[in-house]
This record gives sequence, C-alpha cells and structure tokens, in this order.
Amino acid sequence: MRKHKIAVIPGDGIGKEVIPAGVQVLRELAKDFELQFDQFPWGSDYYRETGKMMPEDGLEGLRAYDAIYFGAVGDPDLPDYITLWGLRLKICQGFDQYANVRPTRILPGIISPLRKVSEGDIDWVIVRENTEGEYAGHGGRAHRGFPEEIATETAIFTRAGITRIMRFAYELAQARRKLTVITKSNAQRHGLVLWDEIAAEVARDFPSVETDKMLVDAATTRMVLKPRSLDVIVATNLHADILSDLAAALAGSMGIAPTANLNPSRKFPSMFEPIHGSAFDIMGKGIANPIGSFWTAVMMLEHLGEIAAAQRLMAAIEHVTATCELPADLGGTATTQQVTDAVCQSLKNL
Ligand code: GGG
Repeated sequence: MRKHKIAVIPGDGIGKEVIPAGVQVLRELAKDFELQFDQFPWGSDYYRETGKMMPEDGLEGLRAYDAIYFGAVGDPDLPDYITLWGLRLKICQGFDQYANVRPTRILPGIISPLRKVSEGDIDWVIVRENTEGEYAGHGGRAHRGFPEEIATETAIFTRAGITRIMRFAYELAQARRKLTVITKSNAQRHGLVLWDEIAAEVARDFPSVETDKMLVDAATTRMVLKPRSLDVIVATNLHADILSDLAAALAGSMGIAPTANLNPSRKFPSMFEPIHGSAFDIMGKGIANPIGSFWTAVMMLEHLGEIAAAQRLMAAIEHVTATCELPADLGGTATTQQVTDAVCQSLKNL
C-alpha cells in the first residue's frame, strides 16, 4: 500500500477549521493508499507561549514529510510581519518552494460577481515567483524615532530565480494554451527589465507557446474585461499575490481558491494551502468555506502522484458546489461541517 506522510499545520484563525475539514475529506478518500497525518501546533498561539511561530529547528522536523498541508497565518493581536515571516515565509524560503501555483476557475453552481462572466470564462493558472522579488526580505531601518528615520525594502531579482520561474511557467503553459508575462518594467527599470529580458530568452525554448507581456496595472482590467484572453500568468511575488486575490474574487470568493508552494526539484517538501488568510472576523462561528482547503488537497494529491484520487475529490467538490447549499461567502447558509459532510457523501457515491 502506498503511504504518504503529511505534516498538518492549521496555523491561525479559520485555518484551524478548514484544515481539519480537509483532513476529514482526505481520510474518506484514501482507500487504496495510506495518508499519515501528523499535527504541528505552530502559529500565533504557539508564539504567545514560546515567543516563536515555530521552533528554531522546525524545518528539520518537516523535511521527512512528503507534503505540508497548511492553513493560514495572521492574528489581530500580533504584527502581520511577525506571523508571516515566522511561519509561512520561513517554510516557503527554507524549503526553496519557488513556484507558487494558483489555479482559478468558476466552479459549477458558483456565480462570478462579473455580470457577463460564467463557468468556462475564467480558467487561469497564476504562477507566483515565491522566494525572491519584493519578498526577498532585504532591507532595514535606521535612526528610529528621529526625523531622519529611514526604511529600505529592496526587491531582489536574480538571473537564476527568474530563469527557473519562467521555465516553470512555460512548461505549464505548454500543457495548456498560452502564457502572459506580467511586468512593471516601465517603472521598475532594473529588476523588472531583467525579468522581461529573461522571459524573452526562455520563450525561445518554447516556440509552440503563445506568449504576451502586460503591465500589472493593465492586467487587472484585462482580468475583469477580457477574462477569456488569459490562461497561464506568471508574475513576481508581490504582483501575483495581488492578482491572485482579484482572481479568486472574480471566480466567486477567496474561500474557494487553492495554492501549491512547490519545490519542483523535490529536494524539500512542498506546501499546500488555501489562498485565504486567517479571517479572524468569522473564526469560531463554524461558517468558514472549506472548499479552498479541499481544492488545495486536490493539488497535494496530484503532487503525491495520486491522480485518480485527486480527480475524484475534484469531481466531489464540483458536485457539491453544483447541487448543495453553499457556505455564507458564496451567498448560502451551509456551515463548514455541512459542506464537509456533503463532499464526503459525494465521495461515497462516486
Ligand atoms: N493561507 C494563506 C495565508 O495564510 N496567507 C497569509 C498572508 O498574509 N499572506 C501574505 C502573502 O502570501 O503574501
């Protein structure tokens, strides 16, 4: 029997609700393979107890796992830069998970806020560079509290980092339709010019892939006005972070959207998480939408090579969105548990 070891880090807020829901669904699904789930209580509560979001040697403990199933970080009582850098980014950077993959599709039964857009009109995969750029962590502050106080936040773009994310995006686009390279090289005339140049270099190795280039500001309007003209989109860490939130909202809700933080070389484990954050405003009410964590589980199963199970889970999710009561963020009244039970029931029938 094939066995996969999953490190489960629910993290903060509704992560503690949607990740157990995902584990319940995965347990229902895993019949001809075994999933071992080990829980890690890291996050903001752990920080309040220990002064750290995760232990110093936490990455060593995670290395032995086949995948990491992650919830969210963010706490109203702690600075976001502490929670984000102390856990999520520590894992993404520490495990060189340089390709962040964010599929967006309008699922059956879900209504886009765009009047003229329905199922099939939005079918994108956003590839987010995930270890450098604006999130390189390079910078500092000096002369604190004085009128001369300064802060620098330096975006780092390397030839190696850009080349590998472009190759990843082109390989993905080769299996789909086309690639749009997002840039801002009119204003960011060093890093993003290098970004454009390397995109053009890598494009030469993929002559069959239709490619275009677009400024990030113009891309937002294209996503709204001409969604069918987009397919695979590659962007820097910050640009793709912003575009993918817009994408999720245009496909119905942030609550649906999944992410894979991939280490394509498989030297380190990859991490899978719903796009949404900790959503403290709805925490503890039992109404968080678990579909993002289920779709994320589909991506994790694909990564683990469990393709048939991934397809079954996606079919069950789509059956539920098409035929069952939806959760509150999608205009329905279903609770987290009701959506979870509906997906489990659908899996039994498939
Ligand atoms: N599950 C995603 C999550 O917890 N995101 C929190 C967050 O603030 N992320 C910022 C970012 O990814 O740039």
